[in-house]
Amino acid sequence: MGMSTLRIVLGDQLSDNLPSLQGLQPNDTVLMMEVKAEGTYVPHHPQKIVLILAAMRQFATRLRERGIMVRYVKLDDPANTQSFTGEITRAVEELKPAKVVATWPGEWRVLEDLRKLQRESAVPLEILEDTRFIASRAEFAAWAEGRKQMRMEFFYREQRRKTGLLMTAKSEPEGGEWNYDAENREPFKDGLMSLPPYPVFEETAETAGVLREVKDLVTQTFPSHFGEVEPFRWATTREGALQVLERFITERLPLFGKYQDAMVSGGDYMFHSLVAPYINIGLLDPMEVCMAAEKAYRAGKAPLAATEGFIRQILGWREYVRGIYWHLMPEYKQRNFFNAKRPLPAFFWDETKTDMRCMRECIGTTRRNAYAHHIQRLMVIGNFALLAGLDVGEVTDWYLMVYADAFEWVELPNTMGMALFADGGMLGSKPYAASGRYISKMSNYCSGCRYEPTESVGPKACPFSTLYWDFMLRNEAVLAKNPRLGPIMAQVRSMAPARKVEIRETAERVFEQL
Ligand code: FAD
Ligand code: DLZ
Ligand code: SF4
Repeated sequence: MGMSTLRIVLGDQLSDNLPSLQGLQPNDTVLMMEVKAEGTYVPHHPQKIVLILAAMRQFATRLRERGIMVRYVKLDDPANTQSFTGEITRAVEELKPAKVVATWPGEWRVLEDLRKLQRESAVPLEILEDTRFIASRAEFAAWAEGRKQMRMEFFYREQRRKTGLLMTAKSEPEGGEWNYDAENREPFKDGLMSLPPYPVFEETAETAGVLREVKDLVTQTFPSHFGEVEPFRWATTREGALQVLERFITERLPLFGKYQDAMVSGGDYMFHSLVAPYINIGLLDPMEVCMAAEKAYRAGKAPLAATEGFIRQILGWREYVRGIYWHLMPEYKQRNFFNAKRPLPAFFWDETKTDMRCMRECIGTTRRNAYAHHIQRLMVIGNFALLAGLDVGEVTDWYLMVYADAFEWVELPNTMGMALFADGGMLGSKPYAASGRYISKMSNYCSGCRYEPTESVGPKACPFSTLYWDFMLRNEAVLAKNPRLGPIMAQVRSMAPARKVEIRETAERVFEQL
């Protein structure tokens, strides 16, 4: 093919503005590959695999409709070597392009594979910067340079200034404050009646057909993975994703801030947007999502606190954790500040095996929906993993496999940094450790639980409350150095020796039952 270029599009790169799709020439070929290795490097939730494969197939169809040549390798193609490197090598051998162009991937592991090909392949392979983020890796590195602490809040303010999102004509933050969290985050205990409906979207005949085929394929190919394909309720095209976004903006955004940290039994989605998978695989653009929220605020349809809180999650947290990941990998993944090594309990795979109602609810929604909202991931499941000292590698693998929106660049800093404090405090100044009292305040889970959130010893002791104090005792030496834990550590120091023994013994019983 002489001067042609082979252009790679991975499963989380389904955007028209993808760098490797720019400057397409008529004899270029786009390579898209369904490969088993990507479904099994951790055994992903079937809904996540279905989402990605169905979205890939429809994205390829859109490219072909524009007259673009696409080499699309299906999972059950007999010639499929079942790995990215195998398929890129095979395509190079068969198509003989002058060069290969890829876009910076979302995981270190894949970057390593691409670099290996770059060294070994006969044709040049170019890896282009992924421009679908609001902040580039270089921008983050420059910001982080020479800083003792990389606090999200300061990074976020720079991004607000840069983009002009929620800024006044005088370059001041809208309303005078940068952050309105003080007005957000109320508990929600009014029951299910006032929760908004699931944001449905129109399913086309094309999507229905693709989904039917892909669901069967995934069920057959990955039969033993945690979670079920149904009920599959994710959009798999840009049009569907835009409808989900639209419905969030009109139906949920106004109460998003208020109930951002609230948890209700059976409230699997609350007032959350559900757009993370779509932004992460490229169907939605992060800036377009932020602008849709800002527009609603400017039209008087959403309060400032909710809008700012939502935009901060994307413009702030999402961009910031990506910066952290690429700035600190691959060393980042090796960290284990508390030396946590306890194996993952069986109930992480089957929630009916625990009596802790909060864990049942949060792992249950994860299994059914490949989704849990932030505070369930952080303050219930993650908090438990932190308090119980669960193995950092096992926990991070679990998070990477169970959520439809999970890719390592975003999953790892959230799990290792935010939830487990395994990085010793890059993201937060203290561990997000909390007892059953916090869960009892923010949810109605405890009312239906056989444990009592206020008890840390005795027959009704709540495992969260027992393990909270045991965690403080176990890690007293390192935690005593953290100024933000001063009051708690003072309580630990003044605790009667008999009480300490009682907590330790209760904790041992909790561990035995895991
Ligand atoms: P909403 O609550 O509606 O938030 C809006 C958007 O903000 C999200 O769609 C997402 O794009 C962004 N966002 C919010 N919080 C974060 C955050 N902490 N980091 C990055 N982006 C954020 N998010 C992922 O996208 N993939 C993951 O693999 C992932 N793993 C997580 C693991 C743990 C232990 C924790 C505590 C959080 C994790 N998050 C992850 C962040 C967050 O929980 C999800 O983005 C969110 O729950 C997705 O649901 P939503 O789209 O309804 O979000
Ligand atoms: C997660 C995933 C899965 C399950 N399958 C595929 C696939 O068959 N083909 C593909 O291109 N991408 C897949 N992905 C997404 C990739 O794992 C993702 O692109 C890399 O992890 C880099 O972020
Ligand atoms: Fe969870 Fe403890 Fe409340 Fe039970 S009592 S739901 S274990 S926090």
